[in-house]
Amino acid sequence: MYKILTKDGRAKRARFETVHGVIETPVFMNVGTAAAIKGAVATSDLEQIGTQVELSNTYHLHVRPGDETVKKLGGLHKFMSWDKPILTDSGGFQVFSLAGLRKIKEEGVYFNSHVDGRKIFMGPEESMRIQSNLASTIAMAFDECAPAKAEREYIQNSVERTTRWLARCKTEMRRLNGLPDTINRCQLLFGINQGGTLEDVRVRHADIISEMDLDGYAVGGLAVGETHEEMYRILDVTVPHLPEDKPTYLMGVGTPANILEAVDRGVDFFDCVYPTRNGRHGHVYTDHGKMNLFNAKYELDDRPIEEGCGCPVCRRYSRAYIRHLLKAKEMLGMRFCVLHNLYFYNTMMKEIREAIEKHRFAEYKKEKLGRMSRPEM
Ligand code: PRF
Ligand code: ZN
Repeated sequence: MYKILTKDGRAKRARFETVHGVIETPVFMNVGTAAAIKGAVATSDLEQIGTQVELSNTYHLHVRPGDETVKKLGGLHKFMSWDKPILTDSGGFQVFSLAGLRKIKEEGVYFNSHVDGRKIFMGPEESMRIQSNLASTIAMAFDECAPAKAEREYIQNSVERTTRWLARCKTEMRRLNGLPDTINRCQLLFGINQGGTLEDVRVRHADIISEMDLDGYAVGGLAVGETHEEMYRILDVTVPHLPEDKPTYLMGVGTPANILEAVDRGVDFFDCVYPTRNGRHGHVYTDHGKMNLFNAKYELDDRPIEEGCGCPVCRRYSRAYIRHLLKAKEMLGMRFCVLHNLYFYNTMMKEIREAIEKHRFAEYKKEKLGRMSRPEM
């Protein structure tokens, strides 16, 4: 199912076959938390900007419209009209970052919905059932992402509980995949490594979950307030303890530079809200750095966002026009910036894959980082 095609240093160029098609890695998954890419981007747009995998959230879809509703409508693929792979995050992280009052117990987490305040309980079994109803291609294990500044003792207890939760996730997913009315009976399950910035806890946890024969392995609990150097150090020590013959996913990361550094350390899968969130604020990525299209210097600039960019926006519209749309608060302005940004990320991943194939990833990384650090045009 997962096959490494080329290795260049620690960087891997691989192919991951799923029931919803092949994922070429390294890959950036485009974030559509509530089954919608923010910025009025439709699944029909995703085909034009090179999206391979869409990512949605268990917690959000459970709260609204409800996973039972999505199941009645034939599952998430049919619901949002997207037939390529979908990964669903387990809800763990969202519960910890969104819900105000919450109580973590051995059985799971008690919290209040961010929509209407109603009491919700979610544990490993609930998360698996919701993701099975959504029928995503890849389900994520229910984990706890401990706060960046947590004490060693807290992190150790939290990681041990996350391991027990992972075993329960695996048992429940196997049961659900065997039920006759399950939509996707080949639903995959990725485990999640935790341990904050404690190298020994990370490595021990990675060794334990590697024995549990999951379909892929994520590194969670990073990009939560630690420095970039700490994140790279944790990847340096942790990734070698995850199975080489399974995909590796760095959750919620990150900037183009973070992605290049993580690919260099053997990571295959990424997701991040930056291209969508920044696009909605008029911030666009280019090979010569990030631009703020609200800036007055673009008022009469009739060039595209990026000269030579093949995205549907740059092929047709100018910086001056997009700036006008943003200033006039027209939704189209945000939409254009988000489309360009997702195309930029997806295209960078394609360039990364090509560079690994040609055994020139180190040169590519250096060139790309050098170009992106140039001042705004
Ligand atoms: N766990 C889960 N989802 C996540 C994270 C995590 O630790 C992160 C951390 N960057 C992002 N998304 N389940
Ligand atoms: Zn463009």
